[in-house]
Amino acid sequence: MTLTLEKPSPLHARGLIHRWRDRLPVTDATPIISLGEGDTPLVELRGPPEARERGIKVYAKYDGANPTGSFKDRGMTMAVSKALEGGATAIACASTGNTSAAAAAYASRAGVECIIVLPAGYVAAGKIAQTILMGAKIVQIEGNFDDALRLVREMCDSSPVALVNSVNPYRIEGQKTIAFEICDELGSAPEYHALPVGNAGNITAHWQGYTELFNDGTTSSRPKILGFQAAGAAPIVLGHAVEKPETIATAIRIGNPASWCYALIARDESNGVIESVTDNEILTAYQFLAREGLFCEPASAASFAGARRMIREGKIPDGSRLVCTLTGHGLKDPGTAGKLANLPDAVPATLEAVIKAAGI
Ligand code: AN7
Repeated sequence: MTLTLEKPSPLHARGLIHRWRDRLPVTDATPIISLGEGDTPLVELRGPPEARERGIKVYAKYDGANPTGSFKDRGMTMAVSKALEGGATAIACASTGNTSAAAAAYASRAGVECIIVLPAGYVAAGKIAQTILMGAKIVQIEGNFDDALRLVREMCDSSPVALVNSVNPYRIEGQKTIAFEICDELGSAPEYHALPVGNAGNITAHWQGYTELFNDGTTSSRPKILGFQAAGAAPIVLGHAVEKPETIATAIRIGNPASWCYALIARDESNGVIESVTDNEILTAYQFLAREGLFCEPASAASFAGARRMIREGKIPDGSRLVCTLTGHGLKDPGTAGKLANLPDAVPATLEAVIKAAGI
């Protein structure tokens, strides 16, 4: 490709609303608030060996490469654009961290106020820092995400503030574009798609995206959806709300998902599963993915952890293509990364010492 420098291209001319405009509920009257989100890398993994041996192709859709470091940007470009179109001057959400970072960023781009309600003590450091620096007003509560969502919904019901959690249908509209990108790149729908499940908005969005392409004949099949919750926060797997959810994967530390019923629809219509993975399985997957060159946050690794277990159990047929959504960037949670990364002591600044320490 040659560089012409003739026509500068604004960010909104390469974000996902621009790319998928005819499949999204926007009009010429919609002000497009974009940071150039979407079009994230789809990377075929080298491993794991148990997949390779059987011709199973495992892909990672690295959504941590979005502007604020998570898939939430896909939904937020839509939600904030539509909120602005509707005349909103403020947005609000509850969050385990990534939604807050995305909301803060897009609110800043749009020039509207942003109010965030967080569960105190359970949001990864990178997410809090970016949310504050991007100008959002943070309210920390002595409660969990489920309490925060209930409170923010009540607050928005009695005020003109627009709610931008994934109960806002425009969030789902934006997030469904991940399925479009994957089908476009693979040339057809994959046979399996694994992803982490927290509040269950993203599993809803994935299924909606695949279903829209299937219904209009663009694709001839839909993947089986494999959703994975953390074992300590697995209400859908257990069949009842979890009052005190606990997991190292704080992004999905959610005990009563708002889109629960849509998650069941995605599972059942696709003949998929929703299962749980332990924190140990999550951390093993997290480190495996890092050695593939893909640094994601712990919650994201739940997708691969569960998929790998199903491959081992012989539940994925030979020759299948399986996509794992890696929902958030590894740098979001430096605390968990730091506990697993041992930094060696400093050595003298001499060639001898460096060669010895490098082990060559
Ligand atoms: C990295 O930011 O709920 O099932 O408030 O940050 O659609 O909730 C985050 C969720 C997976 C689960 N991976 O998605 C929030 C929030 C990461 C996440 C999920 C989240 P949903």
